[in-house]
Amino acid sequence: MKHLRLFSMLFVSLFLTVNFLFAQALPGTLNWYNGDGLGMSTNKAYDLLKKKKSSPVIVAVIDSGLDIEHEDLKGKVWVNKGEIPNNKIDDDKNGFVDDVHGWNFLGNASGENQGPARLEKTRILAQLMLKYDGIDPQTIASNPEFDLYLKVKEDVEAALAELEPYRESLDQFDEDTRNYILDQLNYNLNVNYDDRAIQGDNPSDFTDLNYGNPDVEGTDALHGTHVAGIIAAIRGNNLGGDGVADNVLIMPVRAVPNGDEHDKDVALAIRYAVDNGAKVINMSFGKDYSSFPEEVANAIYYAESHDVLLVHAAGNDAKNIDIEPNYPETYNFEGTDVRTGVVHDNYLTVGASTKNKEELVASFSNYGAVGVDVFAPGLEIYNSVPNNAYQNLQGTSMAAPMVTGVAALLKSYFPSLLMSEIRGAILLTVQIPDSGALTDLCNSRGVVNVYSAAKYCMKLEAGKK
Ligand SMILES: [Ca+2]
Ligand SMILES: [Ca+2]
Ligand SMILES: [Ca+2]
Repeated sequence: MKHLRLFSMLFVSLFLTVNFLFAQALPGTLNWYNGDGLGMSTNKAYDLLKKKKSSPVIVAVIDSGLDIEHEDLKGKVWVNKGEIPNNKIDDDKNGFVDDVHGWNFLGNASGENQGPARLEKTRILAQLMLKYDGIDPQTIASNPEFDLYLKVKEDVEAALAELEPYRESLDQFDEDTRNYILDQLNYNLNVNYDDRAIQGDNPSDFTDLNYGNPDVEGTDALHGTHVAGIIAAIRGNNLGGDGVADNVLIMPVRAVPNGDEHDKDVALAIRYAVDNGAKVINMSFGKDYSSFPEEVANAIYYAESHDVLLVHAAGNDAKNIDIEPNYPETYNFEGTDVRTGVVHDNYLTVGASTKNKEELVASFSNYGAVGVDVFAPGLEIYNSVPNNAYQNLQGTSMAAPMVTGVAALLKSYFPSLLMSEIRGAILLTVQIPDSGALTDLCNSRGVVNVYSAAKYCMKLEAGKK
């Protein structure tokens, strides 16, 4: 998941960024992402829309969890009105017991939550070593599965070799880094660790739905609370930051652990969000490998068939995702990659931009002339974190909810437009930098601009009357 990668990045770049990351917003930088210049001109869009009525839009945040009591999200959390809390009955018969605010796929009916998770490469290695461990590569005919086994084995062993020496000298690091190293060694990279013991389901069986609980906050809601704040934090109240959208309800769906998310949880989280009324789904997570890409693709297609937009973070590895994937990717029914030219109209992948013209692309941001659609602010983003606190965070995890917020804002002011039309409006109205800095890094070549998109939507709406 992305906040793990964030720590990974921290670790690589040592500690210079720590103070910066957890610092308060500097004067003049608060809400820069909603301003003009290299922001998204959100505030200017509100001036344009001020005489227009809006209607609430439900936005699902598939993430690490949400502090639903945060002061800057008051009144912004989705309530499942058909569900009576805590009576152990699925009152609204949607398949989920007591899901008053959303669902937590990282737990069980007793209310227990899973701890850290393995990385997908560790899971794949654990699976394939049962078959291939100890086999001499010379004696086996080359096949994709065996090649994958060799690749994940090399990846996992290299990562372990890099971190293992630090086990004896952890005292030299700060607490976050110590925890990162220990989690990697003991859980994320440990083939023998069962990260599904708490749920007790079969993670390979997508019809085995009997797991999870209604605890949408869980054990580490920092990342999800920040993401939700970017979308929905109360505007103009002098607390924290301003959310992008002013008439939305956040539906938290907990599916992203410390480690890689399970494809099953992602697929079911998408379906949960669609079935319960979300029009936009934010997905600030990703991973290098996927065991069940077709199942996730089917869920994405299910969202598309209900006109629900999915917004995905491009990832923080400074890599070209047209070459090295960052899952989930968009596939067609047959599982054909987007790189073959099949592009769905309900999916947006977002890279991270900055407020610095000279370094418009955040150094960590993934890119891809085909696979990344747009850029949006993702550096020095000040917003809500649990317990009524606020922090600056950075990452494509922050850029994706910018776009989610824009899409939700437009849907709330232009309810007659389809999400696929709103997606088109966002892509066609980006601000393209004179420098051409984004030309080869995303297919729209620009940074999202709410004001221009809103103007475009006004024309679209007028054309429908
Ligand atoms: Ca229910
Ligand atoms: Ca109930
Ligand atoms: Ca606020």
